Amino acid sequence: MAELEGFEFGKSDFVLLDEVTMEQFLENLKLRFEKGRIYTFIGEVVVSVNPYRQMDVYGKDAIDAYRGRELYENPPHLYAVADAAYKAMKRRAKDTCIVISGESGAGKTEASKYIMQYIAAITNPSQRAEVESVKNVLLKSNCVLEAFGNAKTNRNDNSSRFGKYMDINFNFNGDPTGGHINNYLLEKSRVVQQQEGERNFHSFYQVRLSSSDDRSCHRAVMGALKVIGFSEEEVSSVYKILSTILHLGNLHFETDGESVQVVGGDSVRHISELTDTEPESVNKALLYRTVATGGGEVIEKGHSEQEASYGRDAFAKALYERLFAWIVGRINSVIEVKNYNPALHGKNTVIGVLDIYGFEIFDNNSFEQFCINYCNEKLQQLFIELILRQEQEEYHREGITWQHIDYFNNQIIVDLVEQPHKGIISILDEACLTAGKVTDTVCLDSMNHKLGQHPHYTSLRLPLVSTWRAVRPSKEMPPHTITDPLYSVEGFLDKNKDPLFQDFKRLMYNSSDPVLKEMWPDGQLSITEVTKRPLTAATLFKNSIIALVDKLACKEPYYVRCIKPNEVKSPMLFDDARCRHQVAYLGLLENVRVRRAGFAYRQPYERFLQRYKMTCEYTWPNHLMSSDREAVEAIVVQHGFEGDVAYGHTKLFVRTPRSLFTLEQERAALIPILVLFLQKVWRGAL
Ligand code: AOV
Ligand code: MG
Repeated sequence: MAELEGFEFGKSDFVLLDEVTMEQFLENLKLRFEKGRIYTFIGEVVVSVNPYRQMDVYGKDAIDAYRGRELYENPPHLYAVADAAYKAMKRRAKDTCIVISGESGAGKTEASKYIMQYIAAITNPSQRAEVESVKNVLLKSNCVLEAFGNAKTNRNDNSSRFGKYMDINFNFNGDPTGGHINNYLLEKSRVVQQQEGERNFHSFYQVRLSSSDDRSCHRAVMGALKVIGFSEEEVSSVYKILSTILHLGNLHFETDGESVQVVGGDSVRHISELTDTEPESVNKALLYRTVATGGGEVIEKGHSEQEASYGRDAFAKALYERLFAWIVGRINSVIEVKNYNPALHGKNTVIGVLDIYGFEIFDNNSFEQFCINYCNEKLQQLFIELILRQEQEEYHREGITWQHIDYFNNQIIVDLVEQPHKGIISILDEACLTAGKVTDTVCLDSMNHKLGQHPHYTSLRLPLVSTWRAVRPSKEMPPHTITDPLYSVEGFLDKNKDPLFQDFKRLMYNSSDPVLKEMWPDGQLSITEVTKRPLTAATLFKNSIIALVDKLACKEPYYVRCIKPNEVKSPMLFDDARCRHQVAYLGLLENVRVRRAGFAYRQPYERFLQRYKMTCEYTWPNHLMSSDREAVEAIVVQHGFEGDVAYGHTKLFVRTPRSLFTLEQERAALIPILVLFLQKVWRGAL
């Protein structure tokens, strides 16, 4: 069972609460946070509260304490979950995954790094060089991806602006042999625009080296790129692309009424040098677009001043997006498992670690927040399904009858967004594909018309669109709260269509820099070959998230649920209202209820016996019964909680925690007596 360090630190597992109410849950969470206990179990799920200070709980001692131990043998910790996922993978050759969720700034990325460090620390005891090198690359990839994919937002100074799912592959020895990273929708609009108080991606400051922090991060990134195996030419191309984007930001356009000119001529020259292209070609791509007329004729059409600015921004965003995708691909090419022969090496198993951008609400929420929050709703749905399904499967496997428990099914919210023809994404796509000028407001009207009656869609004043609720209905929360996300519909259609003039693609494809050219294979298409209707950004994102969920659903899941204790990054403050809100929308009370409605504890007979045999005269020091199960029955009967248990094929299931308390108390009382007894035996007094 979970750690038994005494209740002065609160209850280490929420299933031990006397009553499952929001008040008791919060009280326990707060007490533990204040006592520096940032982790608490709900069964096998770890709830984590961001401490906003360095904790002394991740060192070698801690790693040794958790390595190979059962979940309930140590205090709650990320390491306990990482070890459980690793053990399941190794012992049962199961693919497992660790899903880390929680809102922006709650501590997901930090948790994912500790988990990876733990896995790296407990594997490859024989220090084989090739395994060490795989581990090194996996760990160093974090540093690079954070530099290029994270930025300061108003919620988090190091906010992930992309979703990351990393598979780590293991051989039959349980040593890492490689991995694969999937990245999801980078928030590229940040390249050209940030909300007040926010920054661009870290990488831009590192290239300009504006502070000592940025300088040391830059050194770390350069070191990491080298370890991963980026060549000098590749690193140089990466930094040239960053500089290109900065120079694009210095460009303006002006018109004399007839034609449009680039202002800041030096920038064009710099861009052409940095991208290994001709200055005239850069100039032309910035000012003209090639179009195919109805009659199949190809002509060049000059941009208006506004179109030119729009084109420049789209180009800058695309450059960064492709750079990021290329970096991920390059890392993958290094870490991908090579020459693995299952017949020779046994089954190749996987642990997946998901660290995605958390639910976020800003003053101004745009298309990106819509996508990020949809993704979180989808993961919440998966959590509900898997947690329940897992319970059901365990009862089924052990031959125990399962009683259904009610929970809020998030599917209705997921459907509101993704249902074909009817969902928000379909309506957006329809508006994007309609010929002629459909504005954001027209699209919003259509959405209001079609979804107005939906219980989770509330239309508000223009230009705001309120979609689904962050808070699922629950007894504790009024259904509509101030924290419902409101989205500004302005820019939705453009971000969804995400157009980029083919001329920029061609310009990049024609670059003499091989790295840059490789990022733009579609630049070789002529204007008449370009697909007219590529998939929209929202649909691409939806497809990738559905694929992600499918990938997760076929693995054995482990969960870390992160909570942000306050809005001011303080290690001292536990903001009740903020925490209450998160506990509600993460469905943690339901999680506890599900766990308790079934059986709060389960243990293999052998382990149960080991721990409690001293509390029963028939089992101490050894039992003479025909099986461990019978011996366990004897303990249960002696303590009078027959009505509180069920006997599975291999495990004992205990419904309420109280029964185990009794046993634990008795055990705790017996230990000093036993120690005394043994001391006497050793001294020959008995
Ligand atoms: P997130 O990943 O959940 O947000 P982070 O993991 O980046 O949040 O955590 C935010 C900040 O909180 C970190 O930069 C640390 O300063 C602090 N922090 C988090 N966990 C710990 C910990 N275990 N120990 C000490 N400090 C911690 V986002 O990426 O925004 O959704 O998109
Ligand atoms: Mg993060």
